[in-house]
Formats: sequence, C-alpha cells, structure tokens
Amino acid sequence: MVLTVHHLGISQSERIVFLCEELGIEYKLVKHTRDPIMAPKSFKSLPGNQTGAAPFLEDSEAGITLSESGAICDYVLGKYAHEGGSKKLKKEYGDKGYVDFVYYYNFANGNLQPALSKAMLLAAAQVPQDNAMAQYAAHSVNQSLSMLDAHLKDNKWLAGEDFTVADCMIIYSLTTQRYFAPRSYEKYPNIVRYLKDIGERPAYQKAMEKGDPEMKLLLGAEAPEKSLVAGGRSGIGYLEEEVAKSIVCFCCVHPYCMLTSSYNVSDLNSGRVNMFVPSMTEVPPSWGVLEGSL
Ligand SMILES: N[C@@H](CCC(=O)N[C@@H](CS)C(=O)NCC(=O)O)C(=O)O
Repeated sequence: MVLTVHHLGISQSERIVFLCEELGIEYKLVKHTRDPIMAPKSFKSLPGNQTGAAPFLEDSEAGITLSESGAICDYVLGKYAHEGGSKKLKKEYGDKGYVDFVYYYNFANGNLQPALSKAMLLAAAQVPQDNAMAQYAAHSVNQSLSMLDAHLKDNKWLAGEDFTVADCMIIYSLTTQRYFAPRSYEKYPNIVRYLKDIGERPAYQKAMEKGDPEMKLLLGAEAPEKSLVAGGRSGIGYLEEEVAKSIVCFCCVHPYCMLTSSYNVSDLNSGRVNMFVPSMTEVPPSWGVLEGSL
C-alpha cells in the first residue's frame, strides 16, 4: 500500500486517517493548515484535486488520485482487501447488520453532514430562527440526531455488534463539526455513549493524535464553549448586519453554495475567529477576511 492521505486540519478528512488507523495500514499523512480559512494553496494545487476539498488521496503505485470521503473509504478498503488484508470493516449483502450498514454508511455524508452544514450556514448568516428555512434546517438536524440516538440505544455501533467504516464516516459530523455549530447532546444519551466508545478505540486516539494533536476532542454531551463560526442568535453574533446579508445572498446564488470559516489551532484557545466574506461580484468569489473576538 503506497497511499498518501492529505489531511486538512480540523476537517472531514479525519475520517480517512481514522480508517487507515483502524486497518493498521502504512500510509503517508500530509497535513495542511487552513490559510487562513480555506484549504491552503499547497492543498488546492495538488495535481488531480479538482474540488480542492479535503480529504484527498494519492495512490502513487496505481497512479490515481481521489476526492470525496465515501469514495476514498471504498477505495482504501478495496485495495486493502485486494492486497490480502483480513480486517473486514464492511458488511456484504446477506451479512447480519447489512441493511443498517448500508443505510448509515450513506446517511453519514448524505443526510447528517449536509443537514448540519445547512444549519451552520443559516446560523452564521444570522437568519432568524423563526425563518422557514432556518426552521427546516433545525428540524432536519433534530430529526436525524433523534433517529440516530434511537438506533444507538439498541446498537453498539452503527451496523450493530461490529465496528465498520460507517462509524469512521459519521464521527466527524458528531464531534469536530460541533466546533462550527456548538450543539449539546443532553437530549441524546445514546449518541453520548457511542462517542465515548469511539473515543476509547486506540485507532481513533492515534488518528486524532496524528491529525489534529492540539484539538480538544468533542466526545461528551456538552457543547464546545465557543463557536468557531460567527453564529446567529445562539452563536457569536459579531457580524455586522450588512455582512450577514451578503453571506445570505452568497449562500443563495453561488453554484457551490459554500460558506465556511476557519481558525488556526491557536484560535481554539483564544477564541479568535476569522470569517470569510465573499465578494458578490465574481464567481468564483474572491474572499475577504473579517476578524473578530469572542
Ligand atoms: N463531501 C465532501 C466534503 C469535503 C469538504 O467540504 N471538505 C472541507 C473540509 S470539512 C474543505 O475541504 N474545505 C476547505 C476548502 O474547500 O477549501 C467529502 O466528504 O469529502
């Protein structure tokens, strides 16, 4: 296996590092720091990285590159099995737990993460909580988390008794994502139990230590003290109204519908946040930085 995993700090690419550690494969980890908010040039300019998003995988032996978490997970597992790896982190049709596996493997990045992202964007844009779209986003998140919590009441892992790649896929959304939209899990005791179990896995500990060693892991019920995204009413709320409006517009018109924020690891401690404000005159937009303190 000659895999290079490109990991963007505090991002969805932690999934791939986690998977590689679970499999116990050799891989080269290349870490990229946000600059200051989006993925840096070193990351965006990697040959083959057309979306510029993390995670990104290179297999020099096979001469391929790959983006998209789910595709990368499938590729890594496929290659691992092809090379005789014996650890099975997938369920096949007919296996016990297959239906839950295939559902939650897809749910993680097809439902939960998009729902959380939508809610985060609307909050960052300070869309009032009684706005129909904000209500829809909040409902989607609550519905997904409630369903997940009910499932985890009777299931140790997403696919039942066996840990699978579905668990690697979902963990970012339940943990690190909360830095972008603080959320308490008081209402979700089974999710909290699940996070505790994930946190006890040596592979998870190793992955996080390698990928984001300075980040405090969000494995408990309590929400992080600080949001790293300028938030709406329940968040930081330091954005000027005009800026918030431009973000709303941007969310509506930009083809990739992408608004993000970023911070360096030191920001986790200082509470300093950089919020990118897109220019409305260009597509792709140019970005400006608004800095604020919590
Ligand atoms: N659906 C994609 C999402 C990838 C994504 O949005 N990655 C974010 C990190 S959480 C990113 O790279 N943002 C920085 C950028 O686009 O510059 C996946 O699962 O791979």
